Amino acid sequence: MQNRVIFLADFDYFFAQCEELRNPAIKDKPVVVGVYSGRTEDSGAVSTSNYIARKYGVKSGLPLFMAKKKLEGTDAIFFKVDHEYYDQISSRIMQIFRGYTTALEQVSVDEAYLDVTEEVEGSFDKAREYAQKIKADVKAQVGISFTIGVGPNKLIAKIACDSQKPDGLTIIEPNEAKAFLAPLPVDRLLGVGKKTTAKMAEMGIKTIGELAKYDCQVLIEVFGKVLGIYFHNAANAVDNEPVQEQGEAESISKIGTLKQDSHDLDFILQKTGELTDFVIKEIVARGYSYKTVSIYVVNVDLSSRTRSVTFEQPSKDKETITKNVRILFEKFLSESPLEIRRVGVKVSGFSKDQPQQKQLTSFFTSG
Ligand code: TTP
Ligand code: CA
Repeated sequence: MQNRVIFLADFDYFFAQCEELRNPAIKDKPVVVGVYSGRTEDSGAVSTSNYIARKYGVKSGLPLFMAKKKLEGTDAIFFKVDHEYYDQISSRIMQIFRGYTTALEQVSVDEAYLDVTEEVEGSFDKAREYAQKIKADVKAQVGISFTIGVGPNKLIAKIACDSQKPDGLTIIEPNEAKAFLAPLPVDRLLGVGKKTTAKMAEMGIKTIGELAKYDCQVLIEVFGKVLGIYFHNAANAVDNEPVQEQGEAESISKIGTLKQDSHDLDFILQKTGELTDFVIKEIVARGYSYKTVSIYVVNVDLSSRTRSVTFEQPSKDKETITKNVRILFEKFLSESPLEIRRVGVKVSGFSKDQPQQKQLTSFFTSG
């Protein structure tokens, strides 16, 4: 079997980098993004911080009042989390990734696996150039930097990625994988938490190298069959998990705030036009057809409404969305006198194009 070549892309100090992107002037200052619980002005915790703030010891999870203390006397800037904005940037990057691979697995808002085996013809040399190209493309189009770990499987790609950040590129070739893991502590493996680490320490296992050499039979006796075999394989850099999309999307939507509250159809349709552009790109990238188009409205009094239309036959094009969003808004505005603050476009009822790939069975029967 050909080597696989797997990338893990992890966006650098993501929420804080998004804030820098829209306020370039703050780039040289400590930047902290926090979740404010609202009880007092400073209650809440740090979501993330840029690398300058990290030098002062300000990291994810730290209470905000402590972050303020550590950064006292600096020109640090604090932001409230804005998930809608970060999601939007994340989706734009994921969309670029889709142009570079047929197998993309988004793990979180700022992490995704790409199986690029075919694209680089199994070559780790080509993988380096390919990774640099993707990084440069995203930097140019979106302005965000990220780190890529490259390995023969997901496990190695992930640990490679964590080994050098930010703006990193770490490549571990198949013949280096075991030696790369060996000196690392066992808790670097997915699924090895505090309890397991303590149990392994009792057994005299501290590093992944020690775990790799440990009698697999004993691991099975202590941790059970599934985990025992998993620990043995993982420590030996063996991982056959495929890179696969996490379930199909049920709907694709985009919401935005109008520049000013409005009841004017054309003004509203200007905004929904932008939202539709975004939605149709996602649909095309995923090879979907859709049957339902919906609009979402948040009125000035913050009440929200949705309206939908479902067709008999699936569609794939942008015009059908544009046309139906117009019809839905015309009707909605004629029924509701309130000015609108935010609008959304949602498309659902998906069916997927048949993949062009031949089914395995057709090889068996055509022989
Ligand atoms: P991470 O990838 O863990 O961190 P990061 O992107 O900020 O920094 P790094 O350069 O080390 O990759 O998390 C991704 C985002 O998730 C992060 O930007 C903010 C959010 N987050 C929280 O809100 N709370 C947390 O405790 C953590 C760890 C992350
Ligand atoms: Ca990250």
